[in-house]
Amino acid sequence: MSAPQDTTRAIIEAAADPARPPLLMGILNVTPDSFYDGGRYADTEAAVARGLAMAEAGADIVDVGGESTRPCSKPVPESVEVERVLPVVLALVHRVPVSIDTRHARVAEAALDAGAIMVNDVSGFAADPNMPALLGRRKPLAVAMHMRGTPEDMMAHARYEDLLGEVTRELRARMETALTAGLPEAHLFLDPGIGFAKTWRQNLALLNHLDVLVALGRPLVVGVSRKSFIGQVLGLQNPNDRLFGTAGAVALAVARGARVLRVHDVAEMRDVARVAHAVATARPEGAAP
Ligand code: HH2
Repeated sequence: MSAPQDTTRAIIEAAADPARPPLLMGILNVTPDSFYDGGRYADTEAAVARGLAMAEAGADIVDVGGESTRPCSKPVPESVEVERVLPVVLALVHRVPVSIDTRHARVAEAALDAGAIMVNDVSGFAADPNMPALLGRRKPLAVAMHMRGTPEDMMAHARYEDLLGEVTRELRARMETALTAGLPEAHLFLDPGIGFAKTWRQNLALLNHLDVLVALGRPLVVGVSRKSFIGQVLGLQNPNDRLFGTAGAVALAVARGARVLRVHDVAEMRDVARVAHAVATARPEGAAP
């Protein structure tokens, strides 16, 4: 793999260019309790094998997490999170670009020291007061996701008078926090936080109006993979049954401007995303570009 700064630059360039197909971020939860892959990759060896398989399947980034953030989940001590993710990050960084999915600056810093190039924070850098300063100091790629409250209580905060306006304003505030702390703007990615402090209908509406967030001027990461809003639409309780529903949501997200898709099923969603992107960028012959 190329040097970390070259990889970082290549990801920035690819994500910023809407003419290029979107990037795929493979989900790797080294947890016993994640809503879909919990327990499958809880030991280091299985997790590393899964990360390499996702790289082989075309993942541009592998997002390693050591704490489930599904609704009502309880926080995990930072030391446990570090123990879970660090050996996996160390084993993967020379083979595939690695993102660390954490709300905790200490965990993020340990992963960056180990060679991760991106910090993916579902709290939008709000859960840990040390996170913005870390981003300013180390200047990794960083994803600010929209959420309210904590995973434990977020569903009580799913009340909006103006969903698009409020999510936009709150994400802009996250963006300003990171930039004020010294993160270069080119390193910042935004994420609507599908499934976080939103009802299933709010998730659908947000996906359908992603263009409002695209207007914030930063590449959008979107995570719909096997989430419960898909189950609500289809009447499917079991995340195992939500692959085709995920494909529908991924295709739509790409058409609405998502630049990074966070998914469990990399090979399948890579094809879905590429075809959706080819359709969404096709122009009739003879028309002005
Ligand atoms: N969703 C989850 C976790 N991290 N990060 C970003 N940027 N966007 C997302 O939509 C997102 C995320 C939740 O999904 P998952 O990791 O599959 O499950 P769990 O939280 O149960 O580990």
